Amino acid sequence: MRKMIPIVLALATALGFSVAAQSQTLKTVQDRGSLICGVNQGLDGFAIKDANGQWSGFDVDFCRALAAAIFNDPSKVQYVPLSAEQRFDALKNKEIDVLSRNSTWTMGREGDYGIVFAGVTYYDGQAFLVPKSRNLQSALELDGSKVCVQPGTTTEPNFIDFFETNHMKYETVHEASVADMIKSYEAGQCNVMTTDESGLFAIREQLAKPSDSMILPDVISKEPLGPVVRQDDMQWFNIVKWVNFAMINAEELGVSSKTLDDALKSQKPAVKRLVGTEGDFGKPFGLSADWAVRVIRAVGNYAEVFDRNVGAHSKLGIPRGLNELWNNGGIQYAPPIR
Ligand SMILES: N[C@@H](CCC(=O)N[C@@H](CS)C(=O)NCC(=O)O)C(=O)O
Repeated sequence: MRKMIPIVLALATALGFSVAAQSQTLKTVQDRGSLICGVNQGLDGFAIKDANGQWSGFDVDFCRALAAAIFNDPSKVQYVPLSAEQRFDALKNKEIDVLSRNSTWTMGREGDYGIVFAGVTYYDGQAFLVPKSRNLQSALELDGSKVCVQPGTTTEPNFIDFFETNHMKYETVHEASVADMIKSYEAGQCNVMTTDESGLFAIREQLAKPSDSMILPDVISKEPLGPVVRQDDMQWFNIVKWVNFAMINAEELGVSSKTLDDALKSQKPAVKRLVGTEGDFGKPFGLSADWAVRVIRAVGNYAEVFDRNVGAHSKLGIPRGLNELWNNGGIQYAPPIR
């Protein structure tokens, strides 16, 4: 038994060292002076690069929010555009610090790649886009369709489940990007496109004649989309997780980029904890006391980010739906800062 003690101690030290060594992502990002964020190759509303090389979108704003929390500067981000098939390997192989690319949280992905989803920024579900000329009312009438879909997505196994469960025949047309999917659809090589409903809103806007196509009302899956990190760094996981929660809590507390100055003077305890005039909740994660203020000043609260990029104030015009706050008919709910 006595002999065991040094062994146990040595083991504990070794484990202690490895845990410390693994909490490196924040330091790596700080030393580099920028965050490396994996994003979509090009999806309107979520991640798109303009002619001047500027990225924007819902997922891009999440990268900017993280950079704001860390550097107090949302521009300190290097964007790495990734296809559906590349994204999780890029994260696993440390080519990026975080993945913010309309990615669905599934058990298999966390198991296969040593990655972990840090929350849900957008509750989505899979749907179908068809030419209005097909005169369809429901996805149950899609028997015999030629289906355009991207490999490396949850979309493909989902639609196959749906067609097979409902005894419908299909032909799969694989396309590696949204741009290729649109080309194929417009050339008549497929007569239905399927992906997350948010993606279909974006795709429809990019068609030559958006009003000639419609999204069928059926939603056939759960697609909780969120940012992803590696499983080896709890501190980094917590930073990414709480940046998302801060934006949701800010909306719930009525704190926006426009009301920040008032919020900094507020006497409401929950507002004070959010903006750091009471407590120092960022400290254990290596963040400043005003980390959430930095985020809200840079990108706004959850509602501002949603509305600007994909919601009421954007060309996609997607209703909040499930992404309304929990106390307003939706399911967006953030644990409290306290
Ligand atoms: N949420 C699904 C689908 C994600 C996905 O890659 N969707 C496609 C269709 S909207 C996309 O973003 N394509 C953009 C591209 O061309 O890279 C998943 O995680 O597998």
